[in-house]
Amino acid sequence: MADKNNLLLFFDRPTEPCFMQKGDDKTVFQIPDNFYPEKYKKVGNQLADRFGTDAGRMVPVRNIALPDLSLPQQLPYHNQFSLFVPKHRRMAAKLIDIFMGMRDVEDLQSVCSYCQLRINPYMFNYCLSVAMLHRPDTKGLSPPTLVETFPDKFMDPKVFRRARETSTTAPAGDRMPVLIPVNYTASDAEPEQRIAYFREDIGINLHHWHWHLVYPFEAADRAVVDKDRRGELLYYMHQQIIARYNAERLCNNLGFVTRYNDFRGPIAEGYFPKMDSQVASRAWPPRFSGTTIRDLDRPVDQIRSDVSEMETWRDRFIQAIDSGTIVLPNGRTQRLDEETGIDVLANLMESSIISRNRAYYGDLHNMGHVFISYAHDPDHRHLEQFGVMGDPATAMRDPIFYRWHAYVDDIFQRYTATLPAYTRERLDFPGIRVSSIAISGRTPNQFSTQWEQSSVNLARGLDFMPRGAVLARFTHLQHDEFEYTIECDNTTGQAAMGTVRIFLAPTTDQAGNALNFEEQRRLMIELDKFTQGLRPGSNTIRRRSIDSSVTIPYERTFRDESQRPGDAGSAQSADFDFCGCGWPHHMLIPKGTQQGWNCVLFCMITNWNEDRVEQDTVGTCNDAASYCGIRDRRYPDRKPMGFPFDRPAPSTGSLGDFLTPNMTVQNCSIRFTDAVRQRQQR
Ligand code: CUO
Repeated sequence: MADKNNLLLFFDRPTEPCFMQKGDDKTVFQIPDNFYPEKYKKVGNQLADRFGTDAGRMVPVRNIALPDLSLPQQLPYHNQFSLFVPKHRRMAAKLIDIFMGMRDVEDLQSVCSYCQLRINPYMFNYCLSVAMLHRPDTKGLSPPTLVETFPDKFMDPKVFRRARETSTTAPAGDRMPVLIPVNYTASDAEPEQRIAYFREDIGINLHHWHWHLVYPFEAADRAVVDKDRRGELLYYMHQQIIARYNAERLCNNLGFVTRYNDFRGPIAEGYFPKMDSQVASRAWPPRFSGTTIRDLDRPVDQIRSDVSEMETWRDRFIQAIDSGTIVLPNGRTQRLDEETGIDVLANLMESSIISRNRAYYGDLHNMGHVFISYAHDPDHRHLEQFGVMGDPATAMRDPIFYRWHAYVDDIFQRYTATLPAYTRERLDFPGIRVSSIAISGRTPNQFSTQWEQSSVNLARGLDFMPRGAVLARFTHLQHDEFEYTIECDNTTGQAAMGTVRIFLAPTTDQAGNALNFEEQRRLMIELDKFTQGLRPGSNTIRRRSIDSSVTIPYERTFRDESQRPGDAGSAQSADFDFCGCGWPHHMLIPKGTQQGWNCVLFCMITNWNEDRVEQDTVGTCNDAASYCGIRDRRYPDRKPMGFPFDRPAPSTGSLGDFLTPNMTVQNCSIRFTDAVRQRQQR
């Protein structure tokens, strides 16, 4: 029986053939003769000898009848791969289907060894990752983080030249880390550059890539796509990104992000990624400022779509929202109800294969990514590939990502605004009185942030280079850890269970005007949510920032698979498993300012008996459930995502007017220190 851990070797040095030595223990896959591609066939035996003689381990590969790979093989090996391009999506869906359909791990290993030599490496990596996350026999295995496999999607290519120098001139133990420059994509003349540390953060981009890996929108196996409240989670997770981005903008003296809603007008923001694709041997194309999206006609990608199509789809969404009903393929209509409406709408919008009417509502969100990412070469006359908006691993680097998603979010908000406002009865938890929330730290109610330098090991992604660790050092935002203290009275006379919900929001706009509730609620950033037992009488609840339900610890974002303890799936390695999905913990708190940036902390306790979802939550990776859900389980909170800020208040007042006795607020500030500290790597 093949060891499922062998599958992880396919993530090592993605463009190096698997008959070469893979991984630290120099594993060589012994592939059947007919698996060698044409160009190696004549020399197959020599190759096997050459890499086999000092191999640390030989893995025989079973000769199986190969499935029909003609569709996924249509994407050239040295090409970019986009999850948003419809043709690429179809090819990936087919490949996922093939990987999911393999009888056992041994057959999966066979087909992988065949594919690895023939299928576009980006697509291969994505499809194998999705399959590993969803096959019962590979649960517990998690692919290495993408920044290790494809570091080219995350950093300046100069880093690789230096890494090459370092790895050829110095033995593994003596290599100096390669420094990834900070703020290298534009000068201070570009105001948007002030928040490049957010857009280009490696952890944030990894989270986004991982989220889309956990929630694919196309696969032949419907169960891979059709997860509990997946549409609603798409809406909520991206809404939270926009809220966080807006807070970050305010901290840097920039106004709120403006929606990209005029498809005929120029996009003011330019973006020059300064990255190379190592697989496609091409620079990622830039977008000049003032670019307008144009009708697409790219036969190679089988894309032909006019900008007017986007407008048609948009109008149909507006119509659906204003009428409260959607049109079904049979011409009937379906009402959008309070409980599932947002989920239905978001599945139409994304759109995924569980869209109830793709023919009519089209593909608005995905095609927005596609139109923008091809704005520089809409008819392929310059033979250019897509820009960073075309790839979930890179999209968040570009300012237009936030303008596009602010627009998408606005359509969702138009819908949630039609829902009945929460009455005080629906908000209150009778008998539970929350009197205060406070932040511990050097100065009470003050968060502290600064820069931190950490390293990531690039060795796995540096194909055809000497082995051994090559560290790249990068600089990112970090906050001091803190603790919440919540004082709460339980006057019911009995023990109770509550769900504690903690949010943070700005208090003023860029001009210093106080925000009203309607403005503030859309800027609320979820910091944590947890279940808490409440004794009769007074309770003091303490909770550490590191336990946040939206984030995953630093070590998981940048995990090093070779450091994984125990066998995959074992209890020992449980901590390490599922997913790189989760907001990176180092980005939990906005940057703040050196003077101290004012914000408000909000805390609410709701009745857990009304929130609970009956299910066993055994299993791993439920610690970032707020943005990522729980694997193979239902979303662990019955309330609408973003509750209680997911809809307007009955009257527009201030946040203070909204509070019921089970809620409290605390004014806080975030103080940023412009200093760099070194992360102590474990
Ligand atoms: Cu995540 Cu548009 O859905 O990038």
